[in-house]
Amino acid sequence: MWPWKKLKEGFSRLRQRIARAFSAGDREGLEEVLIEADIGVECVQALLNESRGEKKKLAELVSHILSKAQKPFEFSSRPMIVMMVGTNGSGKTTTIAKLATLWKPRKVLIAAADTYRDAAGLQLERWAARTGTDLVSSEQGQDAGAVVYDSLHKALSGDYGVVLIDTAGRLHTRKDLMAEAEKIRRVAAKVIPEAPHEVLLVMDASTGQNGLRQASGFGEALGVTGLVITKLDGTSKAGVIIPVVKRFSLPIYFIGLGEQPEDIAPFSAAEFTKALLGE
Ligand SMILES: Nc1nc2c(ncn2[C@@H]2O[C@H](COP(=O)(O)OP(=O)(O)OP(=O)(O)O)[C@@H](O)[C@H]2O)c(=O)[nH]1
Ligand SMILES: [Mg+2]
Repeated sequence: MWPWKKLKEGFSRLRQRIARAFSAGDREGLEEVLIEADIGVECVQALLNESRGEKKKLAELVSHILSKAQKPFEFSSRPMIVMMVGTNGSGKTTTIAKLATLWKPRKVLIAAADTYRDAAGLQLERWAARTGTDLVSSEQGQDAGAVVYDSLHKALSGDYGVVLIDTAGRLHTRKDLMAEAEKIRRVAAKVIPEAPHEVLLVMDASTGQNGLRQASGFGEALGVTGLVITKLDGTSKAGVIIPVVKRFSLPIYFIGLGEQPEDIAPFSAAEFTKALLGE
């Protein structure tokens, strides 16, 4: 399956360094590589203490931690309302294009609720055209809530199976933008009581622990229900996924592996562990 091949290729340098440190019995070197991979100092110590120099044991421990986050995405409702949140540039809009491609047979509608940045609407229009997905854009002066309101009504009347809500990038410290995201949720719930059915936090793996710290305030504030980890193609900080799983205790539904609409895969703990630590 190609996504895992791509992940394996991206992690090959890291995997080789880990393998070399193991075969040389170099605990310090191993510690260094794993910390550089952004697993986090405390977590690395705990893993190395428990695995006692055995690569197989380390792989088992990592796989066990990651397996807690492996859960298939379920469509509990029709239309299924899915809202994307995250810091600036984490990959929300690109992930929407990817999910629209993946879920095309379900009939997808995209809600362009990033009304904060002018270029955002244009970017989505291009993706919608390229992926052949229907889009509700913001009219002049419309706020994010209004776009979501229109989108959900259109979804109901047009028998859409999924609505993907794009939102502006934000930090949880930005009170105005956090209030806006809260408003989107309220408006959605007014049209469809259970909506949004999923709030996905999109995180950029290549920003490592720093990105994790930035995204940490989102969970509680916006009722995040699941994660998408992007930019796992070729990052040297892929180990951050371990502290991410520990920090959020939420399913990682998908991983992003590139900039094209096909570059997405459901998360697999076993495949991820293999890519990081080898067979
Ligand atoms: N290599 C790689 N690049 C990605 C991936 N996902 C997104 N990108 C790139 O990251 C950049 C930002 O992606 P966007 O989807 O615009 O991010 P965003 O979260 O919508 O950004 P804002 O709306 O500005 O907050 C773009 O150049 C994307 O092509 C991925 O999985 N791998
Ligand atoms: Mg965007």
